[in-house]
Amino acid sequence: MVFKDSKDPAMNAQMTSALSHGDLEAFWMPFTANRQFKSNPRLLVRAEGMHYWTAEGREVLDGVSGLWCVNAGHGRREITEAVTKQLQTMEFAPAFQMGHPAAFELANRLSKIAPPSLDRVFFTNSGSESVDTALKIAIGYHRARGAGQRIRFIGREKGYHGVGFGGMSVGGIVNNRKFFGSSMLPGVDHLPHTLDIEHNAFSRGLPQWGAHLADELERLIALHDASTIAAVIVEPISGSAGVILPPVGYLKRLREICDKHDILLIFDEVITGFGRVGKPFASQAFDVTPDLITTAKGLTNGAIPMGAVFAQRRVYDAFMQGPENSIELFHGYTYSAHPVACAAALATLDIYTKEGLLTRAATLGTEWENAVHSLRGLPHVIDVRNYGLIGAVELEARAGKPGARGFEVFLKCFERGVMVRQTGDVIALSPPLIIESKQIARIIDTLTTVVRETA
Ligand code: PXG
Repeated sequence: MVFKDSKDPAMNAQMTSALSHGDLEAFWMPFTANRQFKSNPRLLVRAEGMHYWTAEGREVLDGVSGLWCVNAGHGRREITEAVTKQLQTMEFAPAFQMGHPAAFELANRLSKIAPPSLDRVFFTNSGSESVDTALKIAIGYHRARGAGQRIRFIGREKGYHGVGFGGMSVGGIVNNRKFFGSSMLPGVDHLPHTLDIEHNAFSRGLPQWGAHLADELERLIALHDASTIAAVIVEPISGSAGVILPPVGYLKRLREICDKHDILLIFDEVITGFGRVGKPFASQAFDVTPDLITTAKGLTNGAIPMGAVFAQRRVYDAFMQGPENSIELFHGYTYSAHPVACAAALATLDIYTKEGLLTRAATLGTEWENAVHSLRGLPHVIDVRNYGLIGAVELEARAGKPGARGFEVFLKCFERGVMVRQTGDVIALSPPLIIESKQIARIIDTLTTVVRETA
């Protein structure tokens, strides 16, 4: 079936699948310009290694690990086999007042790669659920210690913590606040974000300027009083808002201030977890240990939905009181520790370990940094940012049309066989950690050509 009414055939993958135009209507697509997509669909039907294939058989190099999740590359046979075996053995088991061995094995395995003392693991099904879980643990922790008045959260401007009401509230994404502002959690305040192109444009790795922005936390604490604040939540590196890096020393300073005031520090590592920054977690790369870490995505290589919250043992221990047969944390999901997801995660961890993928981003770091910074000097490029196997190119917005140039670059890259991610006028890159030099070059060459030809 070929779409005849496409407005811009150049942007339109010719459809050869069985789907007709009408077949695209029922699916209300998430975070998508539905009407634009449905008149110019980009359908992916197969994936292997570093590549996707479109419905009409075109090969597309994956520059973003799906959505920051397929860290070991696509079509990993070991994961398929583990999932198949688990489905054949036991497709589901309740995790409330019951258990199954893979859940305990997975928690043990995860605690071994986690930062020191973050060795208690609560399972969820997504990053959004991990965030809401961590916020609830923070409130429960203080309550268990007799500080039930600590119910406030401090998030950060431009923070993205998923789409639950808790995550939206601590996040600082303007569209969330614009559309859903009236339903946000009360008592949340925000630190300033750390993106400062004027001071830090084209920094290689972490920017030098801006550690003092962490001191704003002291100001917020002075305003609300420490005794009302449960936790501070930040992404060590923000992804969704267009890749924002922590200035050197910034996260350490946040940790010190939280310690001083007995406030929990939560790192949202949904995108930085599982090797993206050259260590298993960003917390290890930056040598700052939070009290809670939220994860998802790379945990199962994206194959089966799953998330996990890592908690310091003392946080877990604080809950372990009261009558032995009482539920200590009144929280959980039907699919927490789903056996099939556990099987996928265990197989994923085997791959990460066997192939050294949790540290490969560090090995590739310099090559990657040089590659993305080669985009400096191209028309409209106002910043290039990188860390680990993350890269971002910020383009100048067209007058009165923010995001238009970025979207065009995204579409043209796809047309030329490279999948990138666009947020506003930022092009984000986060390829699978198995990437080879020639594929790095291919991403950068394509982006260079497209940026050059995009007015
Ligand atoms: N926290 C962080 C830091 C995230 O990046 C979530 C929570 C929510 O995860 P779930 O699994 O509920 O979607 C995320 C999700 C992008 C992009 O292009 C990033 C995410 C999702 C989709 C796109 O940057 N991150």
